[in-house]
Amino acid sequence: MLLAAVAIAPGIDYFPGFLDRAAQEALREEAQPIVADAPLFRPRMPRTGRPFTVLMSNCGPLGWVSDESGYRYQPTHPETGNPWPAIPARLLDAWALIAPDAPPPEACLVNFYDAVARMGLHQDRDEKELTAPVVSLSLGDAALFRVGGLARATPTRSFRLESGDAMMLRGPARLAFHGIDRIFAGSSSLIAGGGRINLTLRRVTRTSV
Ligand code: MD3
Ligand code: FE
Repeated sequence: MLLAAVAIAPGIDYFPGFLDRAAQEALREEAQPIVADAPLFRPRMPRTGRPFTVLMSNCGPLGWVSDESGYRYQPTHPETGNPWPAIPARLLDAWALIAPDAPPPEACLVNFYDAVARMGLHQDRDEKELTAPVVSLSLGDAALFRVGGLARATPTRSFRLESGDAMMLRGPARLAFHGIDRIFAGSSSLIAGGGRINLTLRRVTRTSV
């Protein structure tokens, strides 16, 4: 693992090439049993029920889900009702390396993008603990990531997230609007059949003092 941060903006640290190819393959292999145990599901927009283009799963004591009732964290899979699988040690290691002062993560969202999946501009604000960072790891096809400011209308910047890249969002960027505009299909050979996996680690509950 390579720890060389590029400060994209205040609160956004980018770690290009954080995982080398062998580490990417190892993490891909760890994602496999997670989605075997907790199958990828298609979240739906609150109220309208409009399906996401991204498929999701989670590991950790809490998982993020979305359906007609709203966005929320819950301890069980929305379709199987089973507890989420544990966060693999390799991901906990990445968190400890990138965010050494943060309390342990409680949720790891697993996003799967096919060639045409996208994620619209949004804020991550369903966590009660907003002082902890978010750590994100990308595997497979590259993606065009967009990040703006604290208001939807704030101008955005875009850059390409490649397989093996990591990002940490904290402080002034924790509530920044962000999204994935497109996937560069065929840009990586990591995932058989193509696609992109994004693993996002988060602290959800407030750390007791
Ligand atoms: C910037 N995922 O799961 S990860 C998400 O690539 C999400 O799948 C994208 O946005 C993906 O919510 C982007 C990078 C990321 C994660 C959390 C953030 C960027 C962020 C929180 C605040 C600002
Ligand atoms: Fe997000």
